[in-house]
Amino acid sequence: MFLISQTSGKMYLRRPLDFDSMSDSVYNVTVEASDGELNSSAVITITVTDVNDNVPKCTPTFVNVTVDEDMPIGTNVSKFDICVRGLLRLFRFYQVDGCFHER
Ligand SMILES: [Ca+2]
Ligand SMILES: [Ca+2]
Repeated sequence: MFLISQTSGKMYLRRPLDFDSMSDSVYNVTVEASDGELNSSAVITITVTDVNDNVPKCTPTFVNVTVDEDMPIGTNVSKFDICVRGLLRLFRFYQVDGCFHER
């Protein structure tokens, strides 16, 4: 996952990170230095944080609804889900009288 340059000591990513598919977001990397005679070590804790990198998905993508004209205001006309992968948020909206409301 990580690479440390032997000459500069800088740590680099070896491949792209994907928080959403990781089983653990914390890495402990042990770094050892030696002059051939004496040794020293340090532990570096790296925490990968989640960012909003996934497009929200609406399910279903198309809904055809028939509504009687005499339905009272507040009647639940249609409902769909918007799922934001990774951030574990689920929004539910319904539309009444041309306005969207969150559930
Ligand atoms: Ca991701
Ligand atoms: Ca993410």
